[in-house]
Amino acid sequence: KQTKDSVTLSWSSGRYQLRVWRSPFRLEILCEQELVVTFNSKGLQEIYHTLMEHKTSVIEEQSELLYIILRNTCCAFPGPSSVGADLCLHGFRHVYGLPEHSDNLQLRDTRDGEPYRLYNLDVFAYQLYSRLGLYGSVPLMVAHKPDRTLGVFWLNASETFINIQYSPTDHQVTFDSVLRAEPQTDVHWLSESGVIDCMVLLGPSPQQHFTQYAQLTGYQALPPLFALGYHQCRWNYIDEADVKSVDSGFDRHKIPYDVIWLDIEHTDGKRYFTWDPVHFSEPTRLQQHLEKKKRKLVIISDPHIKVDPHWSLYCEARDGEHFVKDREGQIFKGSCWPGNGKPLLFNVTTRAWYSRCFSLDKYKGSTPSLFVWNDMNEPSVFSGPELTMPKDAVHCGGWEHRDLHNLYGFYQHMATVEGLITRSGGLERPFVLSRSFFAGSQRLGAVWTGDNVANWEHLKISIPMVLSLSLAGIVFCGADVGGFIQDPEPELLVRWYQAAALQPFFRGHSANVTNRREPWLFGDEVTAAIRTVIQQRYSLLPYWYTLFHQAHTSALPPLRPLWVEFPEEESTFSVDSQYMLGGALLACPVTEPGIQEVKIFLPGSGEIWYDIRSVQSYEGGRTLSLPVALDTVPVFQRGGSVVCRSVGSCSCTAELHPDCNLLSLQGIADGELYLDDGHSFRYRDEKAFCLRRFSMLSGRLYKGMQYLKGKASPVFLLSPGTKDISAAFQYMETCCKLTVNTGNLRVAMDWEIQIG
Ligand code: NBV
Repeated sequence: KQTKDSVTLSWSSGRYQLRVWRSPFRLEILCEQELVVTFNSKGLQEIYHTLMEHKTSVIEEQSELLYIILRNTCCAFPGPSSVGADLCLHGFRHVYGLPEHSDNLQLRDTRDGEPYRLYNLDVFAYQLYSRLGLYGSVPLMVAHKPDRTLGVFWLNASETFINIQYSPTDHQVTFDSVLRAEPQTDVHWLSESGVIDCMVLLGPSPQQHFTQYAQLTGYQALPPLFALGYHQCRWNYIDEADVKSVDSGFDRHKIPYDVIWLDIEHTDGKRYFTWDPVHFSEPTRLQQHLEKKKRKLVIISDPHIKVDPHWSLYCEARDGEHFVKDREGQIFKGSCWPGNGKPLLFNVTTRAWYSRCFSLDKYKGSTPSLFVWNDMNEPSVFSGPELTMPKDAVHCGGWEHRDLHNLYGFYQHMATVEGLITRSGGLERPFVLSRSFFAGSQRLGAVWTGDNVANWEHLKISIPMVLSLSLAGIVFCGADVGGFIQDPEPELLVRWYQAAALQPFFRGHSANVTNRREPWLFGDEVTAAIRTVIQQRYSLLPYWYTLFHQAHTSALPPLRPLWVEFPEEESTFSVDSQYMLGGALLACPVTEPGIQEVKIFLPGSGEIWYDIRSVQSYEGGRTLSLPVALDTVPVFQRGGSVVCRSVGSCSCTAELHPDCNLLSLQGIADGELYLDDGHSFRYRDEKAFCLRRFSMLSGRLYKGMQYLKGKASPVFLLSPGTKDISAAFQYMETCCKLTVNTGNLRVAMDWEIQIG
């Protein structure tokens, strides 16, 4: 439709419409004639490539509001350009996303202070509840209301600020008249350079929103199974003997783990891709020692190359023109751990060169069981402004650093991942952890939340931080267990293990000046509590792996804010101390010291929740007070779900034995299990995987319970082509728990268990 002032386009049989207004310029998206989003509703759209020249005339022409924004623009960006736009999200009063900030999950109204900033920085012991940028950036905002989840993706890698205004404000809602007003959220994006490339994702369901975003930026890479196990890290394990003794400590204390990590001191004078000749003189022997137990080694590799004309890698980088230039066209000198190191450029040829540095013949002392950790890649430059690279440094093609700052770490991560894949002839899945990231980093691997502190507040904030990353697609994430800086008291350490075992990336790490922190150093009670949670993590790994398969194929994050599973329940919209792990488990880690009781909100009236320890059932739609001891980790399984676990003990992921556990009062239950070889791309290239759905139908189990008592053998295993077998079982009447011994039934076959 076209009128004098507007053009209307429609799609989805007219359900959705886009209306473009000429003057003032405005775009409206409508669904069934109702406004969903207005772009440029306040007229804040701007594209200034030479801001200073345009300033006066623009101020004369435009509203006072634009004038204020322009003044801010000038303060924020001393450079030559800026782009900005505003959007009104109609009917929404909850917005999330925009990681990385150490803040609550729900973004706050910025009228009372600073805007949210997206600018990747190395921030040691970061302040909590701050809107300043941390190590990575994802310019995705997710808005939610009962009938719609909506995303705004602002594809820009320069320094970006976002202002948020909720209406009516908390103050206004106290007045009756305003109560009736439709809520809205106004968002204003402002970036230092680039173009306006803004995508609105219309959902409407949370699941559809996740898929739409993944179609734009990519799906989570399927990690090798070992990467979901427990990782033990420290700055630094001193030498080979130290590593071997920590490794055997895990066996001695019967604590499973998969990976041990080496920090910067493992290198020869901070030359990455080399080994300290005294402390790690036989790196291959060390990796073989670990590999015999099916364990891996991860080493750190930062993007700074030490200037040493006697080192072939430096010479290659210099001769291949792989270094960033300063504004005068000289090689940029930025200091970091190698002293006079030079950060790499990360154009296509540099990435290809850097990737080759990981090949087994070039990287002496590396083996296929060595994996990589990219740190300091914001990039951290000790001598630079805000500890990073100056904005006028020049990358390939003449691009100024200001244009792509937030992408720097992403490209190092990408080159490292490509290096590991190529090293294996394209056969093996890589594992690379990166501190810095951007939209799309999920395609590459894992991230962590950087240099946190060993205190209760940092433990608490780790939950909204990983939830926010998960909502923004970066689902393989975690926080250093125990806190990187300072020494945790034993209670804090135990609580941290409990919380982190329920987060995707699970790694204990500590700084060089802290006390040693291996799980067995704090007395028997602490060792036992940590052993229990790590064992529980391993027993849940079949479920975790299945969730990662879902993230990889359908973009659903393993960690989900409650509203993702209960989208219509407004009481879940601000909850960020508890969350769903997949669709079946609700986690509420204890994050406060010395408490005997926790309050847990169980969503969904009509739902049944089972405490996974006691198997006691509770109705949803209420807040529960649960008594807790040091070893209590409140986790509830949703009635009607099937969760696949592993049974028996194991020392690492190579020894898992998947099993199935279903809980239901309603008599129906449903769940999935994904299995493959755990390390190669055969699942993708040869479809060598097994995806099974477990369903319980027709209330038989429940009815069967009454029946079971009198019968000698009422449980049968039925499998096509084989004789029906009567199965051994145990029935615990007190908690209505039936355990069936399924003997040799293979998970890849079709079968049925008939009860009663
Ligand atoms: O490489 C040393 C540390 C590392 O352990 C930590 O995890 C990183 O976030 N690294 C930062 C550099 C120095 C921190 C003071």
